[in-house]
Amino acid sequence: MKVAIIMGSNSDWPVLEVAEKTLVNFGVEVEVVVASAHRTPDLVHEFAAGARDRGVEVIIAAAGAAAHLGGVIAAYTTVPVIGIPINATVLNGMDALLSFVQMPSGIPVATMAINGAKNAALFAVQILSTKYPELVEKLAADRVKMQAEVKAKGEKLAALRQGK
Ligand code: RP5
Repeated sequence: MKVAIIMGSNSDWPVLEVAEKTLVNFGVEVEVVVASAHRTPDLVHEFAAGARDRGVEVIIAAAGAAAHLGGVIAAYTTVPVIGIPINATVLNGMDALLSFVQMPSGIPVATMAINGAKNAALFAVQILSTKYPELVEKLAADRVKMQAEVKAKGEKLAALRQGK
């Protein structure tokens, strides 16, 4: 089970750390790469064209500004690409969101929310779960854990409102 996380700059990493952590928690091997579609196009080509041969089954691509990284990678491989628009400019991520989500017909990039790194990792695990049944159980257990956490939050708020 292998996912690659590629980002346009190391300045994107603070947003993406949670994606790696989430994938590792599910037992997924993670490859982390910095490469820019406009500053290092050859590196991006090499990364994307060789991804399937390196055993990469899902690619998470993250970038800010006029973020063409996801689309460029998707153009070079049929490995599914999940995009994370990064909030990196005065437009607060709207520039990256539109660049990722408005892919022209034919080359899809499954775009998450702005800075949506956790959901990108969970979606990657869901894709992998169609091939690896053990991930189906882990995903179900993760949702049970989340339900308990939300319940605890409700109880905490109720206690606060009652002045306890
Ligand atoms: C994008 O430009 C990167 O993905 C990053 O979000 C943004 C700024 O990059 P740096 O100037 O920090 O390298 O390509």
